[in-house]
Amino acid sequence: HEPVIRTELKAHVLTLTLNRPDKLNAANDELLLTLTRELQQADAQAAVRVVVITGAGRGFCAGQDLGDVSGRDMTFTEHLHHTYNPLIRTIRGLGKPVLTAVNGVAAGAGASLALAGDIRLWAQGASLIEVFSNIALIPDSGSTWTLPRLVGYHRAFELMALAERVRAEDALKMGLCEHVFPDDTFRDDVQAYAERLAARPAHALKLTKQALVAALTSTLDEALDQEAILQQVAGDHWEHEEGVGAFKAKRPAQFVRE
Ligand code: T3D
Repeated sequence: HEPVIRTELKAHVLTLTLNRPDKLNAANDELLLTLTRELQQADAQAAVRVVVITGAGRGFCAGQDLGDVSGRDMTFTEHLHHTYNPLIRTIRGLGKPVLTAVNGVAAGAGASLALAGDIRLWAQGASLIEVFSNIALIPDSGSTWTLPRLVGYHRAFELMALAERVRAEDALKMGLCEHVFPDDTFRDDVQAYAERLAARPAHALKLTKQALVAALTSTLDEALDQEAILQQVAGDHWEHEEGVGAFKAKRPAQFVRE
């Protein structure tokens, strides 16, 4: 049968495609656990320099598969600890950039996943809905943490309370995504963007992500100390030598060595 996560590695870009298109890629446990495992494997694979998460068909991810909830032998708390929380933590902790390529509607935990990318690329026809309150649940999978940091407490609360649909143009203005690409060239535009990122110094980007993630919950003093530690790690790496050498020789730096 069709895999719930399709994987494709091309030019150092690993694309993980949520693949339950008939349900707008609503998430069941198999999808969530497989996605998390694929991400963890990608972290250890030198050939992967950038990871893209996207959806098959017209949706990105419609959140929890509501057909899968009743009769489940786990509490909500247990289920979040088992599936969604490890996924979001894995994305945040991954030593490589994770792009969420939001090709269509992102709802509920699918919206949380869309927001969890290090860089978020949207198709013109994509949209995001904090849909949880429609079924009288609370936003999870990190939405309560991420969204207010992007749009402030009040706008976040309004989006959550009314389950308003945010379309691409507004998402860009609100800082929910970095770029919007036309629908008909979206997959190619995402691949081209990801390949550009894959040519950047992977080790320095890993440390940059680590420092930024830590700084989001630290004081300025802690961030300054952390920078001083990680700058040493960056400066001791061959990428730094290559970057400076290329600058002096007035040639492009070559950060990809395998
Ligand atoms: O631990 C826990 O379980 C708690 C965790 C919670 C995390 C969550 O994500 S809670 C939120 C769950 N998601 C939703 O409530 C979203 C439900 N879906 C929708 O509101 C709408 O489908 C959308 C707004 C996302 C898209 O609307 P539209 O009109 O573009 O498409 P549609 O016709 O509603 O959906 C197309 C098909 O996908 C349809 O199936 P059908 O009728 O063609 O056979 C629909 O039932 C199915 N589908 C969409 N979302 C889900 C789904 N099937 C199961 N679960 C879904 N979430």
